[in-house]
Amino acid sequence: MKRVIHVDMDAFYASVEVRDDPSLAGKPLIVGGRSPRSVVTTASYEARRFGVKSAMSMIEAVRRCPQATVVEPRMSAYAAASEEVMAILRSYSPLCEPLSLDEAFLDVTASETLFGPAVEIAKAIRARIRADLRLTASAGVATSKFVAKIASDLDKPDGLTVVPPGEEQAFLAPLAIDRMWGVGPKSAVSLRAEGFHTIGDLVGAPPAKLRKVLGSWGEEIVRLARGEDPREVTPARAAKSIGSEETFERDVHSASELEPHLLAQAGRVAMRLTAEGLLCRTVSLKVKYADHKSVTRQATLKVPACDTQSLYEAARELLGKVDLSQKGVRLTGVQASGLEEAAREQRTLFQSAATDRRRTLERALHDVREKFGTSAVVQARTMETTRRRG
Ligand code: TTP
Ligand code: MG
Repeated sequence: MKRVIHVDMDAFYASVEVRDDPSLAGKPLIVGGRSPRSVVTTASYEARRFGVKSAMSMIEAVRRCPQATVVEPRMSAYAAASEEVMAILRSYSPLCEPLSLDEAFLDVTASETLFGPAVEIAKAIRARIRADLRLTASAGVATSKFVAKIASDLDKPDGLTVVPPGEEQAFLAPLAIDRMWGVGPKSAVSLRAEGFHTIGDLVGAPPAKLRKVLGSWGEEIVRLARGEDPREVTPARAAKSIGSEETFERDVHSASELEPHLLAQAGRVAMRLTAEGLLCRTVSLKVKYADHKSVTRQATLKVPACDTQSLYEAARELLGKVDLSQKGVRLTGVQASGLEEAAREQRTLFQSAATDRRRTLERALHDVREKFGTSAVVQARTMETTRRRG
């Protein structure tokens, strides 16, 4: 039986800002750009009480919470804090798989003989993050990645949720379907319309009914709803590739519908290349069809790059080489490989450019939404990936 801990930092960017400027403590804080077209990157829990959320337009956020302090993101500070968090996690198990700057899975099955039960390890990790980094983290402890991830989110901020072995299905059953990994707001509405309100309602649902609402993802979701998730925690060392992929809630049929997703994926890969001071030589596009068959196309860049535009253009060109006429697409992924370290002076430059890059991406997405309507950028399940050496 596996013992998995999922750790997710609380209001991560905002908490780093408060730590570094104690005059912000206890007050509503919004991290995001200041221009009218910017969106909220994250907000402190004090600001969330006013309805401020990640990805909300800054105009709306300031309208809801006019007294909030707004600060621009400082990616290098968050990347540094992230490295320290991951170092604490790795001191309890080498099987540490970061999902983003602020969250990671840790398989502690083999660590229990040394450090005690998984629950005690989770407590120790939270205590060390608090003492050494002056930040708070929420954690979930369970027998699988999926259940641990849901658990870590249940008692945020500064919470610890433990799901004892054998109680996975009972733990999940009463939770609202919105908590399900991969069910976005749109699918949640459709599922409720079909009479599914809790994760428990999904267990034993007729497969055809679920397929109608969720497409090919319907069958997987039932297994997850039962608490069955065999995925291993995959440890991470030096990056060999950095990728971002999404499983769509509904199968997608045209290039024009896929392009905004490729743009968002390219943007996320660019952000992470930038944060790690890396350039890539190769861009790959993965397309998985509704029948789960997938194709991958690869291109070599003329000049190594780490910016959204270069990655997006390469991905879009690759999409032109993929057959979209036969069947729907359930997933796309953009991956950067052939990674190399950027020169030191370039890295500093990149890090200050990270904020601009996010803003450019958000502006582009905003324009796509304006042009094609919100449905052009549909809700999707996002899975960031980093493939590692060794
Ligand atoms: P999250 O873990 O989703 O959010 P959070 O840590 O701010 O808050 P909490 O976990 O307590 O709910 O994301 C981690 C960081 O990633 C977040 O601090 C800022 C960044 N982020 C974005 O840049 N854009 C986004 O849309 C989201 C959701 C997060
Ligand atoms: Mg977080």
